[in-house]
Amino acid sequence: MPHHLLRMIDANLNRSSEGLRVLEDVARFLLDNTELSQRLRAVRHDLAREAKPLRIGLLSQRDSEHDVGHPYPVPPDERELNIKTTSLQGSLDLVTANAKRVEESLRVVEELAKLPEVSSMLNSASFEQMRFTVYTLERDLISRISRRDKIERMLGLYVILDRQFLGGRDELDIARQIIEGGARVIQLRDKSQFYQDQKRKLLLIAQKLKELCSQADVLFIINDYLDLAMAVDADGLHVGQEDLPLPVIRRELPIDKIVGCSVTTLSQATKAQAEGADYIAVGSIFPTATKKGATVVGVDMLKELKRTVSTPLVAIGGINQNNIGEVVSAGADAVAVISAVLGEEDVGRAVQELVAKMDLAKEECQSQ
Ligand code: TZP
Ligand code: MG
Repeated sequence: MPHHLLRMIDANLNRSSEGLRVLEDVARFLLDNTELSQRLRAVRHDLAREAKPLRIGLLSQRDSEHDVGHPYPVPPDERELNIKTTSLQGSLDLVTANAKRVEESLRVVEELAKLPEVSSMLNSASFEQMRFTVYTLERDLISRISRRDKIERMLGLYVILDRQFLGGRDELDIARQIIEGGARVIQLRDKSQFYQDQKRKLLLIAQKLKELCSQADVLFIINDYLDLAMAVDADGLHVGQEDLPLPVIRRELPIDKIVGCSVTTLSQATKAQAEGADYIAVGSIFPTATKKGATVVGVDMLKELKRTVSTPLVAIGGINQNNIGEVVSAGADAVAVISAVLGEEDVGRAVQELVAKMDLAKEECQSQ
């Protein structure tokens, strides 16, 4: 086989496996994701197997010192990449750059493998197959990293802006106070039949809330309505057991959005986890007057779920300043409230006090 072909194949196989190794380590160490790291390792092993017939030939022709493309001069804007970007953007850029590197180099080998001098040693179709697998893995990694970032930002107080509990107060005014008080998430909830028929009004409210939340770096979640969540580019959607199934929602929502699911039992929680819920809302933890007919599951259910599922847990139902500490100690990653905030005249102060109690309970948990 001509010297230059072997050198091209060698360089591109190295590029692919090195890029795959970076992606695999992102899945393993950044995402702690067994499934993704195993899928990436499988591609890296496939690559090694496909290249095996050429291993000695490739090493024999290797001449890295005289490769005119090495080292590449780094353009100034790339050199500054890490300084200008956030850690989320940095991780996304790392994955994109390395996925592209792998996809492009697999394409080069795929094309070279079609040449008569090479086709007996390398199977072009196998490299094409690997390239398509990496396209999917790139999407899955970007999705995981984006959703994980949102979940990390969500851990804290989650306030549900239930329009039936506003008593004539303005949504935006209340949302501003909730944000100033230190909540991490605002969910827009409207259970009135009226708004199911007049979505346009709810859309306008949702648009304004979304803008306010993104300026403040607070997550904005829509309850129930997939169409509204998509229309306002909300950070995610929250659903219950009778709403659209998680796989259907996942198919429709952009890959960076989170989906939360309400559960009252262990089997609902394991199902929600298996179907890829980003967080699980468990409750009602305590009796509540806010949701008619809510099942009271108790703090013990929260503890049991904490032992059984790894998906972040949001405790909900009857939580107030007196019991929020107990809920945090029992393992809640976030706490969702309606009446403890909207039932107070000074909404901002109510949020502040709940957040302070949560922080205190977290500190106590950590020092134990
Ligand atoms: N889901 C389970 S309990 C509940 C919901 C929506 C109501 C939570 O409201 P509150 O006032 O915080 O008890
Ligand atoms: Mg619902």
